[in-house]
Amino acid sequence: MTRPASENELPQLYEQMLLIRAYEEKIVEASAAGKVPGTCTSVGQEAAAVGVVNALGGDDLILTNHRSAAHLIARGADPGRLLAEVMGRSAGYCQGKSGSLHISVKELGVVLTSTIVGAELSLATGVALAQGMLGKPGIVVCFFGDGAACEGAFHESLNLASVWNLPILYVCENNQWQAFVHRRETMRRDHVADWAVPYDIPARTVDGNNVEAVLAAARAAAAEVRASGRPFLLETYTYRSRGHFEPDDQAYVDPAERAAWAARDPIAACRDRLLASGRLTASQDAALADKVQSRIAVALAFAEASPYPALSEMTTDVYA
Ligand SMILES: Cc1ncc(C[n+]2csc(CCOP(=O)(O)OP(=O)(O)O)c2C)c(N)n1
Repeated sequence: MTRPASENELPQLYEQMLLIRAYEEKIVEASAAGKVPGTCTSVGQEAAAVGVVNALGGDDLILTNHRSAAHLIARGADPGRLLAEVMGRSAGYCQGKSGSLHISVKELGVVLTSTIVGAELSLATGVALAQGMLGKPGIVVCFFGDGAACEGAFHESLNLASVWNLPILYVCENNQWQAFVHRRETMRRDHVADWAVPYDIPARTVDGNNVEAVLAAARAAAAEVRASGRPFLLETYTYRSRGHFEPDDQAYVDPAERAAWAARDPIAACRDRLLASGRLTASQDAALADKVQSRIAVALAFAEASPYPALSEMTTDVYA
């Protein structure tokens, strides 16, 4: 059974997207002020993250990549503990030892963030194998980029997951860019979903800037994985609106391309739909904006007040 986004779900998805955007914009601002180290944001990709994560169940496990903040926040992570982690403070989810690029949150089922591009694919495939061997109920969801899909790890993982019937939802966030290289330079086709065909894996591409469309597609895909016990590849077609990392002036990007995608911003589009259908008023929207801004201000204050880990803990919880 799959359900489309219901009437009262959309405002909640919208608020999550606003919170993610506010969180990442705060990191950009704080990093420009020298308070926070620069990191990779997923500004412009909020609908892709929120739509998929909201389609999951509590037992499902997530493995993600270097643009993981949106996945974590949509899964319910506390922005204060996330910011503390990015700032290397002991109140962070990994006691400040992972930063943004390796964060995991066991209690939310977020197994890991991989900054080794493509590593999340082979590790997620292994986690799905373990889930089956241990008789665990949840499916595994793996977020990766179009750049990762150009690596051998993608093809090996899909092949093995198909041959071994592993319950895994691969989610390719095709955001058009692979660091400073456009995907046109590394792929003959526009869609990573096409690459699932030879592995006998069902696949679909969805408009990654439409949160309701992503939610519905992810619900259908997750239901198929649960019913079949087999992999599925969902491609969310979206855009990385900011640079590869912070700071990055994006001088290598055609301004017309940026403008075209800015006109399809997922949050603005969702807001327009909510306002047009009467599910949100302009004053409610302003109140929501204030709410998320004050949540992020509290989060930053919390993170800044947290101490760095003690020197004596330097090697605890660190495996490599
Ligand atoms: C194995 C490996 N090669 C190269 C890098 C450097 N690197 C970090 S992110 C990135 C681009 C990845 O592109 P994509 O998978 O499309 O993800 P996106 O950054 O677009 O979200 C590269 C090349 C790395 N971290 N790991």
